[in-house]
Amino acid sequence: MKINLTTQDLISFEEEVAECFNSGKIRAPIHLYNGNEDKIIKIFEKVNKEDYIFCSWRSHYQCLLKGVPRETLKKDILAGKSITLCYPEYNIFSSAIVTGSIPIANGRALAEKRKGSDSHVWCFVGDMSSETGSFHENVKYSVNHDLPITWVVEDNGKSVCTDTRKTWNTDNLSYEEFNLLQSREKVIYYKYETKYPHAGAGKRIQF
Ligand SMILES: Cc1ncc(C[n+]2csc(CCOP(=O)(O)OP(=O)(O)O)c2C)c(N)n1
Ligand SMILES: [Mg+2]
Repeated sequence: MKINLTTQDLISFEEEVAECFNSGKIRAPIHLYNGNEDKIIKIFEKVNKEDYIFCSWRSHYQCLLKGVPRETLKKDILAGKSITLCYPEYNIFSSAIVTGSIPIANGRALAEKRKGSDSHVWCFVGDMSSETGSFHENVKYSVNHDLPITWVVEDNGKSVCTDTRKTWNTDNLSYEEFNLLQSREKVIYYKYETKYPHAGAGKRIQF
């Protein structure tokens, strides 16, 4: 997609939001991205305008990269909507429920295939979400039915404050590069390190 946003544009947006949160102008949860800018920009080079994007509670970068104007997004975040941003007019939807978007994204992909449309679906999940039963069965369904969907696993190593690999007693997550097996074409995986806590921006209440 031709959205001319640089790494610095994305970083500065999150920094503005962080500042608003830390000074008490946002009275609802926020989940900020950091450290994954180059990777997510690269993914969006393959996303078309008519494609659908499904996200979690952490979706500011996807909204900007799908074309939601910076001012609109900021206004909605200031109004407390950061955790569930949905813009049907830009084909972008999110859910704050862990795994909430996963089956909906798959259903959208099935519908697009049945319609014979050219729209592709992109569903972004965190590392812990990618280890859930819901994710495993939805990837399996989309692979076996060859649905027009790409799953993007964004690995920051944590589920809130819990170490994902420790939880599952493993060194490698199910969808890490060398573990992708037959789902290779449907799943993109990347690792990133962030300067922000799971929620909030370092000051005031966070969880
Ligand atoms: C059904 C449900 N259970 C618990 C939560 C609380 N919760 C929000 S984010 C999160 C961690 C998810 O971790 P991961 O999938 O790695 O995403 P990240 O935030 O690290 O990007 C949890 C447990 C929730 N939102 N929904
Ligand atoms: Mg995580």
